[in-house]
Amino acid sequence: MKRVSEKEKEIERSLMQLAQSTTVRPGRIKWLITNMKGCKTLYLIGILGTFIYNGMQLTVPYFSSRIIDDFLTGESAVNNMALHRDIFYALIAAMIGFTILRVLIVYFDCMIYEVVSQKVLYRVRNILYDKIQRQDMVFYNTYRTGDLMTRVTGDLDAVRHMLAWVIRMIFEAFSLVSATAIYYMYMNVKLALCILAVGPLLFGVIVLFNKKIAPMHALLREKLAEMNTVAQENISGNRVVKAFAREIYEIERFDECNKDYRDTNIKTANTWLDFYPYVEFTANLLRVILLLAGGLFLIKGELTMGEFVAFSGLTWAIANPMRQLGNIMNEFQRFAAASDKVMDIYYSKAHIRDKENAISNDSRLKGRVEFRDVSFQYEDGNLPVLKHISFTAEPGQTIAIMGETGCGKTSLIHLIPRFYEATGGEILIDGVNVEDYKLKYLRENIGLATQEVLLYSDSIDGNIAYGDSSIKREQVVRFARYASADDFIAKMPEGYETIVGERGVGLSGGQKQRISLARALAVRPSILILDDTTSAVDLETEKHIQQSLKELDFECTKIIIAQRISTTKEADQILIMQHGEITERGTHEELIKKGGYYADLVNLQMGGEAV
Ligand code: DGT
Ligand code: MG
Repeated sequence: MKRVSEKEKEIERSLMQLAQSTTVRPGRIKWLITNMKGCKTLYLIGILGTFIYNGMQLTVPYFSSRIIDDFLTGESAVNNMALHRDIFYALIAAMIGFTILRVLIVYFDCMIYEVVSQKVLYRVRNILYDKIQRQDMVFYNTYRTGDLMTRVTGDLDAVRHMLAWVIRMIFEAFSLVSATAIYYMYMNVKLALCILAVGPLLFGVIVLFNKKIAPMHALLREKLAEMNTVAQENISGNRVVKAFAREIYEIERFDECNKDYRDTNIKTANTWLDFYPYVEFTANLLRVILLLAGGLFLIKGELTMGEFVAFSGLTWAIANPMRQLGNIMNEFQRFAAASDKVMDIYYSKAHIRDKENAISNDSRLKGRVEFRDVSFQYEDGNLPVLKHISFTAEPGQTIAIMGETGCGKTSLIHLIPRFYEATGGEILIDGVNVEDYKLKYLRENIGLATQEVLLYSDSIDGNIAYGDSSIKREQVVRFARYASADDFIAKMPEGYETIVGERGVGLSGGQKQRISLARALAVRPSILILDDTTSAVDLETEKHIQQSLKELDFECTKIIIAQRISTTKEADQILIMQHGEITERGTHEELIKKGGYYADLVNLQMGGEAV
């Protein structure tokens, strides 16, 4: 049995914690805060920095108003300039000093936002990947790969952008407007109130805009996922596209999605453009109010020239955030649409998971497999696929399953490693229900060569040792020999180091099957399940594999699905399935005597030779 490394234990522990902490789905912002683990203080410092550097924006107009009033336009300006020239220089130096300091604060502040957002992105991405890894088949049948990819790339980036930019902009706008409002009040309450009266007007515009833009972003996100799905399916299915010469059709199909996405993007941008004139009008209204009311107060002597200049010099500090608001709202809605999708996965739970106190230990299972009146129906299907299946495989025995295509063979063996849960009856291994084992422990004891072979873009060695990366090259070669794969691997220019392309491109169907068999054997399983694993190898090689399977240097129960009599005839028990039921069972000789489906198959395949 493989030893569990410290790192694996640590991952397991953190996942347990995560599972406990992700039971209730909170609001979006709360969720963001939860994921700022370890960097909340830093982020708060960032927000504080935003307030400070925006507050410091007021220093320039403050110093300039003092310079104007005391040294340039006031009654005693000439006197002051002659007597207090040092103050004049000090004010200019302070203006420059504060500007430099402000630039430095902005620089470090932006760094803080970037660092925190990247840390959160890293954490959430890992959690999502982990969640996706641990999902069961139902999840993979439900979500399309392109959609999942969008969630872990584009959607996650919108989440990062929220932390790095949107929140900063919100605080920037807020701090700038409030600091300016306070300063305005300090200078002249009446004029300040006249200018700030545009606030409610702007608020109304923003609320209306927000209502319009939110559904646009949800739609935009769907269009992007659609486009990614088409691209992903197309690229991974490129061989089929080529075989049917459907390139033009596929290009057009992608073009449709691309156009759709572009148009939705334009529509979203236009939504803001519809509102922009109102915002611009309100922003310009500020200047008109300032000129009218400010001018009046100036004439009446209620306002100094320096104050008027300071008021005027700061209108941007109210107008710019107003103009930015559209952008901020846009990005906020993008975050809302994206974070919902990310949180769907973040808070998703696999239906098939470990029970509390599930069984797991260091010893190897013996490999006694028992099906007790097992029935099964797919969640999305409307007919039972397996009906009242009962059989027992004693440790070390070989059970062969045969039957016409679609009768439920693959569905049956998928219940053993709990890819799906039986809807009736029980599956026992060594007398214990599979549901009572820890999934990891259960699956480590099973070696499965699936019907559809999937190899990784890795070396052949890496592919064979996939289930147990601690095994040495000699062992890899030994398992390859069992699977009759050593010969052809040795003949390859780089032998076991040969990199096989995505999904095993560069290998024949039979070669892929043999590597997949070696991979299943390499975990030295207690239960070896082969789903049509030798269907593409020639009879001679298959015979060799059959012999090797008998001579394995570890005991394992073998459950073999096959169509060929030559593969199954030496099994301890042969099960014939029809429409989800076992209709015949027995040894080769017994079944021939029965004269049923199996006997017909023998006649068909061997011309009665083996009888
Ligand atoms: P094969 O490999 O062609 O010899 O056929 P089997 O015997 O391995 O058939 P199997 O177990 O793959 O499928 C049995 C039935 O279940 C068949 O009618 C198709 C259906 N089926 C298979 N997978 C799914 C699934 O994921 N969802 C639903 N709803 N039905 C499925
Ligand atoms: Mg099958």
